[in-house]
Amino acid sequence: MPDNRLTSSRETARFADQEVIRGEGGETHQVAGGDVPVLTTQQGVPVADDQNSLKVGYRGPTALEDFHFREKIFHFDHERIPERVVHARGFGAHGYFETYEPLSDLTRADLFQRAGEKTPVFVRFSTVAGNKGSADLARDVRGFAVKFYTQEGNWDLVGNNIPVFFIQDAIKFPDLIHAAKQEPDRGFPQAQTAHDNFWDFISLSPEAAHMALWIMSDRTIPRSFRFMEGFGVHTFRLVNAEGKSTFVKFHWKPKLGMQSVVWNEALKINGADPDFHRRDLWNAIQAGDFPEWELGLQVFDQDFAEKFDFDVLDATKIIPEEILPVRRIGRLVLDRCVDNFFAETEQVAFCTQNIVPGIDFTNDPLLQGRNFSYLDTQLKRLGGPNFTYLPINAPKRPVHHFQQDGHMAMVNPKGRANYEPNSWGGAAGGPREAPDIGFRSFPAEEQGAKLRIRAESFADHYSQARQFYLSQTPVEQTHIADAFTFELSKVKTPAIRARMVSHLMNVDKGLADKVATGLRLEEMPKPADAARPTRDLPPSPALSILLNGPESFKGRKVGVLVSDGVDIGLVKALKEAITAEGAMLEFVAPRVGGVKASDGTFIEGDEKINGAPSVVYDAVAVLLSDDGAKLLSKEATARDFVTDAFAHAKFIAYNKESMPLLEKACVAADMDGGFTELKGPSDAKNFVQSCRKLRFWEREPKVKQV
Ligand code: HDD
Repeated sequence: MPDNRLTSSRETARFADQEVIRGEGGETHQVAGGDVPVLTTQQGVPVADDQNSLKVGYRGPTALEDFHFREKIFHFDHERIPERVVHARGFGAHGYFETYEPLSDLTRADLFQRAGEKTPVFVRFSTVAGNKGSADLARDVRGFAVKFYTQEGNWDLVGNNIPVFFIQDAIKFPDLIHAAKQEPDRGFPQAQTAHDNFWDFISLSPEAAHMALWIMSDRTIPRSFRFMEGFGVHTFRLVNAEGKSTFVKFHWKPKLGMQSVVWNEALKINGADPDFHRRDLWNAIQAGDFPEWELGLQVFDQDFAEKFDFDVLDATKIIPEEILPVRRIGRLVLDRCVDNFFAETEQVAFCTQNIVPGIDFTNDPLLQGRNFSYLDTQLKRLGGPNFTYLPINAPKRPVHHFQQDGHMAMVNPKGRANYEPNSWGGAAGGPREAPDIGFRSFPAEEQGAKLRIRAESFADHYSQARQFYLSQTPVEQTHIADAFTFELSKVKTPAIRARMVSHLMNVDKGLADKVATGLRLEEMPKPADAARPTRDLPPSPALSILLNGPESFKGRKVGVLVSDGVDIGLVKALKEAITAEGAMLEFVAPRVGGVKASDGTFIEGDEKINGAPSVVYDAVAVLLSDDGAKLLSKEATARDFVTDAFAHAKFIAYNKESMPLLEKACVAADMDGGFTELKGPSDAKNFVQSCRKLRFWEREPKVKQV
């Protein structure tokens, strides 16, 4: 007999005066786990039977009269909304932004006026090209969109984890995205830029050269959202109470330092855990290990803008931090996961046009185009103009205006006045504008002929691409060359491969040579025609990931492969050392239940060996008994665990009983400084200390011969 046959008790006799909040209040009835609400239809009618549709007779047809059945199926049929045309796959979390010091000299924006002020935020990270169900570790730019619910309205800083963009003018955005996504005739590849259309477009768009270097760097395969930078990309304006404008570029700096995975690892993570990034953020927040970023500003005036080598309105250029330091002015903390993915992460509507008094736009033609696109796309995606009333989008301050009606109007203004001016007087006349506190656009002087042109000042496409490349460590430079080689190897048209190499000739001859050799080009192409010759700019160490890594192993994760009979002393010492560092540990066991250690202690497994390859860990430890090593050296997934950790330059801890597995995994003869034998507690500490470097990069050239 189903629960719904239980007698229900009325919590209150009448609900007429109650505010209706879906999922709250109403009658309850008792089931095994406690009191649960009575199931109702959308109309609030209590449901007696949710197991069977209404039929005529015992085996007869379903009756059209069954309003409960029809309502349930109707609603289910309409559960999906269009996924975002770009950045479809995302993951969001709530938190706050805390201002370090008042910035009233620069801006009147309310959130920057008081030290210690906390402003609620919602952040959504995303990949760009893949569909909603694609894998997290696609080689792709990551979106980093922040909605600040300030006391003077919502400010959306809709950025990426890369400070430049592919194109200079928004009119090329549909072409860029068409080229990047699945090819239209065949519907693949999914979430990959490694195909002809993408590189055809890029190689025909010299302005994309700088971004091409960034996307082929490890920036596009971050280890975690928690370990990546974010950027507002464009030059914006800050405007103070006196109306003075200062240019600004926004930066997010991760407190845990930067870190990426290696490409072969990314490919495997996508199979092992397509949700790798979202799971990482979810787990960190649920564990109370709240990720943090600092907001940094690069501020400059008109004079700097005029003297700077490049046009500050060109979104394919950066201002190196060494020329204009980043001033850290507050911190972003993500401390709460969503209650419901659809209601929050899916329905959140970021719009670059959402700015607040004290912040303003510049003429960057990419930004100007974005200001149209986002509002427009939300209308299509969310189905009507009232999406601002959805709780995730609603400002956390009162809203008063004369806009009304439309699909799903939830709170139309009360009273007679729905226009202005009106003569209804006083409060009955409705809201009025406030010249003293309201938003005013910065009165920048503009004049000139209407022209469809690209400014001359946007014409140098290669100098900063070269600067980026030369700012990388040799390991990172190799990764860039390998990434170009990989992606272009998937391009079937040799002419496109060669054309791309012709651009690299303008960036760096050595890089072009490496890629041409990797592709086995028959002959080296001539350098691409360049509107401006490439200049040598001083390297900017701030652009390297490896030079800006963390100082500790905090927030990282070690996978510990254990077997029955494992030395409990070593396990305890390792756990202690890892926890003391603020890192995490997971036990990987032959069977998920766990293993019985040397002293009979039962160690619960977090994962079974074939479900947790070493690619999902930052470092690994292999702690086995003699019998365990015998067993696991015959297990292919255990051998892969070690072989991959070795190939991906990870730090590896082991005890001597594990040697048979290391031998079978073909690493025993090549043990290097990245290995630590655990004999006692002090070795565990040494191992964790060595892990602070994250990878033993010296090994990498030895494991890559092609
Ligand atoms: Fe965009 C979404 C970031 C250029 C048009 N964009 C979107 C999101 C991010 C960015 C993070 C996802 C927001 C979310 O999580 O919901 N986009 C950027 C950055 C750009 C950029 C940093 C260059 C500096 N975008 C850009 C251009 C256009 C768009 C030039 C169009 C002219 N972007 C959109 C969009 C999207 C979007 C079509 C799709 C879904 C959405 O807006 O909400 O309007």
